[in-house]
Amino acid sequence: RGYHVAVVGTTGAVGTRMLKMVAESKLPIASVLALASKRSEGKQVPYRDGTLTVHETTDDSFKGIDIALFSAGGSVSKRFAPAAVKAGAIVVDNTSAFRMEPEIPLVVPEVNPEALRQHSGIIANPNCSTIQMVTALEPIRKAFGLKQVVVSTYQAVSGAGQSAVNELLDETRAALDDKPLDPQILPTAGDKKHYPIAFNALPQIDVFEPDGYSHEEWKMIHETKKIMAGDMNSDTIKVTATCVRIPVPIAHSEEVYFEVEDDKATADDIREALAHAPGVVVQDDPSKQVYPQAMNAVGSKDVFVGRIRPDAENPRFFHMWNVSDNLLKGAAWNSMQIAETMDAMGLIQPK
Ligand code: A2P
Ligand code: 11C
Repeated sequence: RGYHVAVVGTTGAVGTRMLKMVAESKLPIASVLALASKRSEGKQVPYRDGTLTVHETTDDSFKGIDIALFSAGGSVSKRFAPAAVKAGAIVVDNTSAFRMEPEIPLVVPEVNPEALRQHSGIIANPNCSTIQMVTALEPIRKAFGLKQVVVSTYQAVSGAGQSAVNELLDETRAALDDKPLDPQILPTAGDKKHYPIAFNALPQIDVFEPDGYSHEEWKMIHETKKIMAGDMNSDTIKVTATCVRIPVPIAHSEEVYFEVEDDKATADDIREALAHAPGVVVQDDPSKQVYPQAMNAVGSKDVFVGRIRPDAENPRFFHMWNVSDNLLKGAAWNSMQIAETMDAMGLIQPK
């Protein structure tokens, strides 16, 4: 007796880690099905001490599946998630395909697990940069109230997929060898021009909206409102974002500037609230140069927070620096954690 799990996008940066999260899960797992595109049919992907054979994703792939984790791009989710639901699986979708549909829960288990109760087959996993921010903000909101958030991100290249990581590495080698750089993917495969990421910083993640915000910035704003205030357009919490890609392979970093309601809250109070929060690790001692670093967060499921300090001029405003592995808490781990939370809440059971 155990869950039959399918992972769609199993050859990708997130999919490979989803398999790892399934292998490490405390849920009973009866079987795991590795799915990707036709191109990968027959390939082997690592699972536990061995490998799994990859199969093409089709409408018939989901027979007997209880949990389907999707991370193969929005169009693949739109195409196949309904078939998985029809076959009786619950889908945890790590793309932006369904996130803004009001009836689809958008969930970070440390923040809004109760939203899972109204699911009708599909649960949306938020964007990585949103997940790590709300995980760190929720304990602050609970203790002191939260009025507004201004976030600036320093995002890893793996957010754009394994091929973007390869582009960073190739460009870095080429630059060191004085060879010409040949960017093909970043800032985003979906736009016309491409710029080098090696030795650079690009203030564009995803395409631009007509109002001048990038779609990544739009996601951080509206996903945060939906997760923390129940509605993508809520004005309960004001949010604005600037998203920047930097030449780091894995782990996003964020400077979060926020206003609390409680005018008595101090930086020590905030540190204390975060110290006891699930999924959060405080690393904050400037006197010893202790603060979260992207390099050290790789491979960890936690969100690391440091540099917590009051703004010098605006009362009730604070700064913090948060760092997390965008492929784990930002994607594969949050997805598996949603399935584990649904099991714990009695919302799913192994057949
Ligand atoms: P494939 O390797 O067969 O192309 P990343 O985010 O690292 O770029 O990975 C994208 C993932 O999405 C890969 O596993 C890729 O598989 C998968 N994928 C792409 N197109 C499809 C498709 N049409 N059906 C299923 N999986 C797909
Ligand atoms: C990035 N945050 O770093 C993006 C990747 O909506 O799930 C995740 C995109 C998403 O490029």
